[in-house]
Amino acid sequence: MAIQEVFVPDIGNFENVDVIEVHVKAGDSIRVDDALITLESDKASMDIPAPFAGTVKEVKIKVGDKASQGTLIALVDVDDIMQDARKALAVTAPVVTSVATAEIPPPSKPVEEVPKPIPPQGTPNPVAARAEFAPGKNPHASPSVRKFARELGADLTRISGSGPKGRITKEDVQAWIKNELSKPRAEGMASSAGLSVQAMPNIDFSQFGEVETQPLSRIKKISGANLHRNWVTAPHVTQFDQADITDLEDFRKSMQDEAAKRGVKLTLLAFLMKAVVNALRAYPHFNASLSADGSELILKKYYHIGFACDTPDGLVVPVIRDVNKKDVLDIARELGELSARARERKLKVEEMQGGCFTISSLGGIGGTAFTPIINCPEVAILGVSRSSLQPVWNAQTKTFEPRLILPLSLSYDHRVIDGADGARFTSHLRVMLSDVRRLLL
Ligand code: CAO
Repeated sequence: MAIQEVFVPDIGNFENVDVIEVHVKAGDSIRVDDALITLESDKASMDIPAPFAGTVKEVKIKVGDKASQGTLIALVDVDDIMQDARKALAVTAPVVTSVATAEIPPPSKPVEEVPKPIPPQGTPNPVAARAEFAPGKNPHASPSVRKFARELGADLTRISGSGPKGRITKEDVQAWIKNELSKPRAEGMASSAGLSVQAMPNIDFSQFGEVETQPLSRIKKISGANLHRNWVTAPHVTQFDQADITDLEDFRKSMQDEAAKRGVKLTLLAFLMKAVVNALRAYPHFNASLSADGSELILKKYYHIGFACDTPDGLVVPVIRDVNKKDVLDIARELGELSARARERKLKVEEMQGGCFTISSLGGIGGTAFTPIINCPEVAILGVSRSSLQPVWNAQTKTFEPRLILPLSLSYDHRVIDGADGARFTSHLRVMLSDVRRLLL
């Protein structure tokens, strides 16, 4: 064991270069090639590697100092000076990352003097560093930070640097990894593994005009995470169709007063629920869920139907249980009660669980069609838009007749449901809704 001084080696034409990082402290064990400090000029940043292994006794330099060839970096208690000195001959050249590709310092010794070094695994040599990061796309980071990021699998192009001139520091990499790990994951969905999307840029919108920042409601945060998972994990297809509900609406209106006497608002949605259950019975694959690992289809023998309900705090989906066992008036009563409680934030968690299929009706608001997002692990959702009077050709009378047409938008999970079945399902709904007598069967 012997105390050795470690100096900044020949760094070409650079003098009085900024020390931007100090990677070691007294007491650290170091190996040959471990980065001791990082220097940065206008043109390049470079790590100064340890010429031998040992234990750092004292660090003689700090961030913000200026360094040139010969500046003392540290005192090191060397393990085996002879052995390490031999290794050092091969690898003590500073590891440079080009910021601008010009003016990389030439090697301090003629290449023939030493055998060509084989850089230890994971340590970039200057050429590799330049080749890996094309100018213009090159994230600004020192070689040691690059190595650190590479070891952790962090993509430097996605990390913003907080150091001078936007340089990415080790702390930036750590914070990015921490943030990535804390993002909500699609638990239990085998198909969600390996998703990698580019981070949203962090933009200061106030540079373009006046802004106001509001926190998202709790419901929006939760439903947003679920919607995002469902959108990216289930391959969606939306089948559009139209149902002639002229007779159904006539019937509904004729029953409205009677329903009102029983304290019920008889809405179209109650009839839609009945029609959906009928279609689910005809096409059982729609009343199913994929197992979490995606290897099995779980068919349900019950018919609990959810409906999207717009509340001041965001979207919630209350569930009406056993719709197959209830009549239209019972369903309408429950719809009214559940949506009123949803808007008063009085729904219990269990009243939003166990759904087999969801209906999202925007008919009371407007629109001609939309693409609803499946409420996974359900495999389909029915979107309903505003009905309107349309001229429909009657082949028997050879005339156009005004008919009330309801637009349907069925989104389904293509892993479970084929396109042909998607079209069959909406055709079935169309038939059920166009002849109200069938719904009562
Ligand atoms: N076409 C034309 N008019 C319609 C209609 C349709 N498809 N559906 C409903 N209406 C009419 C109703 O007849 C009612 O008119 P009257 O007051 O004159 O009777 C009016 O629109 C309002 O209906 P409603 O909202 O009281 O009742 P509903 O059963 O249609 O809807 C509910 C209940 C809870 C679904 C609804 O209030 C709601 O929250 N909708 C928004 C759902 C949503 O946000 N979906 C998007 C989720 S993202 O996929």
